[in-house]
Amino acid sequence: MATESATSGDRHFPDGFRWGVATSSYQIEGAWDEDGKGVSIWDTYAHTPGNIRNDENGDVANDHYHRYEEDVALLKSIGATAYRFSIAWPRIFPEGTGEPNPKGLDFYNRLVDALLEAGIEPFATLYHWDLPQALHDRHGGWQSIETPKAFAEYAGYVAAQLGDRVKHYFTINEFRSFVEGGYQVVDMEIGGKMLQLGGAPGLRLSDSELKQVRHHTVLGHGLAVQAIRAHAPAETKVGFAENLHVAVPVIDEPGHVKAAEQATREANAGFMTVMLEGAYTDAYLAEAGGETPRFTDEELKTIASPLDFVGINVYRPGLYVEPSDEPPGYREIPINVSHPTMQASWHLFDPEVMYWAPRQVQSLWDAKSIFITENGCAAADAVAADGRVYDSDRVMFLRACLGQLQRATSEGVPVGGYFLWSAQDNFEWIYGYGDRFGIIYVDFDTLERTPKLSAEWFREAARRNAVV
Ligand code: GBH
Repeated sequence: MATESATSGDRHFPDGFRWGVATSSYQIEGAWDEDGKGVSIWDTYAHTPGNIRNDENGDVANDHYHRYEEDVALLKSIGATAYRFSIAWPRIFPEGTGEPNPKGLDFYNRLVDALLEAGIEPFATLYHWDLPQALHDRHGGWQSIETPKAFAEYAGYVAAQLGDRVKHYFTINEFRSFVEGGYQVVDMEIGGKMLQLGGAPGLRLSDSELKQVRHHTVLGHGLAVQAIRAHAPAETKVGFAENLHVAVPVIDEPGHVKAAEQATREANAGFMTVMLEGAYTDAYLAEAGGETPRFTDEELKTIASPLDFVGINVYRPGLYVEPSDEPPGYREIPINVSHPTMQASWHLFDPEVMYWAPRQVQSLWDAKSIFITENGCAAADAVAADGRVYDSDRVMFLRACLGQLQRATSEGVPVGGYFLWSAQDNFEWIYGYGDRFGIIYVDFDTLERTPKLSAEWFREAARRNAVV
């Protein structure tokens, strides 16, 4: 392939690689009570004073619900070939189950049609944390087996309605984040104020109860996979999008690499490992007294329903390990206090995780198709006097991460696409509008959108299908 870059070496991705960007419903849509939408647990949580930095909420957010045509045009202008968005369950089933709300569905029909018209492939996430409040009130949300059952009904309905045009579905986004974060919040000082780290519904369950919640979410995933297969056209592809907790080897040599793989498998035992292996590890079953999770063999089969791809959100290394002579054969090493982070305080910086994450997914679980469903960073962006947004740190971050991803694909790791988080600055959960993850800047007073320097970088990378 002819190279246009000044540097030597092939930095291309495989042919057909998708250059996507991602968002989620509650973070951008606004219109929180329009056209028959039901209340979600995030509406309730953000409306409760003291839960969100500066008491912000997603009532209006980016007003994407009304501005989706402008937003699709922007996606096209920044060169995205795919778009990962999420569907708000309470727009479709305001009460969680029962009668669907046709006006809610219509919004996604219009969005999908606009995307296809613009030549952008739609990838739909069915659950990005905005659970219908009614399911929380009736059943305690994911604490009950009723919620996975309701989720499967909703998933099957959506796939039947959109299946002629949407060919890729992610069941659930980041099991770990909303389970640990929503059902076992911890107090933390954020921006000089005490907030609950985590989010809706903001419960403080015991470790043992939490294991049962995890089980219900992976069961919900498996039931949804089966419902989608039952209702959508045969060519429909389905998987999940999980923020795999990745153990990065300190040294690239076989002993360290193997130790890191074992650590990753154990660190994800309640989520990815059980979804891809159909069994909980012995160590996981013994945790927290071992009373939970309670499950049947039939449920394990459902949880491990065959998938078409594995989606992983990759932001940071989860832990660093080295081999050990003691069981379990690896040892987590401390992370230095001076280890750099991106702007978000949780965001440890190490682009190598973008190499090891998909490589481990292939080696541990023999995945035949992998998508990077999120990657990106927050930055202190502002519009400069000349009207541009110079997010040099984000450009550095993206180039470094995609360099590592290209290293993986060039070694044959089967990654079919990359979704940058996020298309636009948006409502960053408990951090409100302060943490900007977009490659398009949003002025939250005027709602004006301005592509950043990183969007120029993204467009050129997508155009050349290479690291630029
Ligand atoms: C993703 O979460 C979400 O899918 C997306 O909605 C969000 O906007 C985006 O990334 C940016 O944050 O336990 O120290 O890691 C990213 C992973 C997991 C980051 C929970 C914040 C809490 C602090 N998130 N984490 S920590």
